[in-house]
Amino acid sequence: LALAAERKGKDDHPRTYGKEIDYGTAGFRSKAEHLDHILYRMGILAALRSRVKGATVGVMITASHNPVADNGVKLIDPQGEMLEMSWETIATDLANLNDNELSAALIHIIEKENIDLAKPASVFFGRDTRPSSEQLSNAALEGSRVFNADVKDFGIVTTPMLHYFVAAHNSNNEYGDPTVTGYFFKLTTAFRSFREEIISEKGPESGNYQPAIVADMANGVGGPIMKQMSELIKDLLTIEFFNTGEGELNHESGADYVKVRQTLPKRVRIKSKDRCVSFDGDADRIVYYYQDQSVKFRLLDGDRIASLVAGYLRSLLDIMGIELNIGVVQTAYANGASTKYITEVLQIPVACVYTGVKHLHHKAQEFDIGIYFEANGHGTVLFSKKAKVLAKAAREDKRLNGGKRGAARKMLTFIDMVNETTGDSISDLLIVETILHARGWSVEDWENSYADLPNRLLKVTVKDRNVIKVIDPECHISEPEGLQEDFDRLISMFTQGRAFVRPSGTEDVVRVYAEANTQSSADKLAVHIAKLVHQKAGGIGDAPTW
Ligand code: G16
Repeated sequence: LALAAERKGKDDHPRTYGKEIDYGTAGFRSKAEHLDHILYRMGILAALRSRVKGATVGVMITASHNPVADNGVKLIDPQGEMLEMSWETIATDLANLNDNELSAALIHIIEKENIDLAKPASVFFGRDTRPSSEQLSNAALEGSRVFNADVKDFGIVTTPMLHYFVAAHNSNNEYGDPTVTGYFFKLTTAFRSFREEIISEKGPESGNYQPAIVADMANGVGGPIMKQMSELIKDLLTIEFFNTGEGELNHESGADYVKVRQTLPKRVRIKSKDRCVSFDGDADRIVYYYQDQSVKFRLLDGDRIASLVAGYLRSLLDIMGIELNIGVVQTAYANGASTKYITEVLQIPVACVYTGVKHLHHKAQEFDIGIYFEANGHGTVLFSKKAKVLAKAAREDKRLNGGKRGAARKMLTFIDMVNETTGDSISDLLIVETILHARGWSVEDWENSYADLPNRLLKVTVKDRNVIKVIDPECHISEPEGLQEDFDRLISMFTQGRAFVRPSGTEDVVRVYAEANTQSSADKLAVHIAKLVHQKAGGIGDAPTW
């Protein structure tokens, strides 16, 4: 098989791009034309991985928030989680071999991992709406077929849907039915029954909550998928759609654009106080926002979602009277005010980990209820077996009062609405809408729980972004030597100043984050830090300004 794979690789999927590409924050990403051989080889790797795990794995062709000319691949492990980190090195090695080294490398992996090629392999495929995705998906499908895997191609789906299909299939449908209909059914049934429960408690009006939103779909896969889904809940939530595929993917729209620029997406018409959402290109991130009376843009990002969810689940636990270990996982990008609110007001511990959903997911598994969100809107909630068992027991326990049993019922319905495999714009939207409705909150009420520290994100283009060496989750750096000390001196000059830099694992840039007590200070701090990076880490072109 290894020899056949090498022959096919040389003939149909030769390596035409010389530069090394690493498995980054969320898989391989590059210009689409560099990726054909990588996708072919990842198809092969998925067939091997499936045999190692004795289960179905997934291959998602997407470059998510990146520009339309880019593409990439995210590999999904059997429980719907991201590929185990130890296999990222294997993937990187395989991706960067010369064509005539492929069979030897495959034989090495097979021997080292003790893979029995007589065992069956099964790989699920999905892709986003990029023009290059179909051809790259075909390359990956060929790779899996060469290694005799059973393949199932779901075509154009969101990334979290493919994560769900893999997990549902491997759970023998216990997690849900591994089909598009099954996915919609699971989420919308839970959404409907939660809402009906609140309506039966409070009546049809719920405080300041209005069941209508404006949705920017980034011209990505979220557009067609959300339109289908919204039909199933249109009596409960009105959604006005923009950027559903008529324009260029992620261009001046989408969650990343809105979060980084702190501005409205283009081509969206809203009125003051309309509750708005933006998805990213593969619908695994979501941010909320609105315009206040003075037409000022107000962002409610992943930190806000984490605190909303944490506060609500904490209150359900308090009513149930059940002791469960609840925690929130964030990264260095989390706004300092959100961390303070979650720890001091909600009294919920917060862990800080490296950027990348894989790190947050892993850490969140340490809690009975682990809520993880990156500030960019990527996140979900994980529930331990114990949490599910205790909630079920409380729901069925006739000795408990109605309030306690009702809270347990809500917790279980909530769990059904969550895509526990990864961040999911659709599931996250339903969760946020559910909590706002249950609380009777408008978007302003939600925002009033705490005030964000003003902040600024910038990107610096450098010759080699990997000259920056990050040494801890707070993103202190060890190289270039002396640069961290320069940052520290600068930061100490700003009230409530905090700033850091890190090389992106999805784009060819160094990211800069700064926060301070005023917006102009945050902007100044970010610009100064960016200039230092530009000077001392090999900047290209002009240093960014704000
Ligand atoms: C991916 C990852 C996220 C990460 C983001 C940016 O998101 O899944 O965890 O925060 O990239 O990463 P970096 O700062 O390293 O470029 P997506 O939505 O693009 O898949």
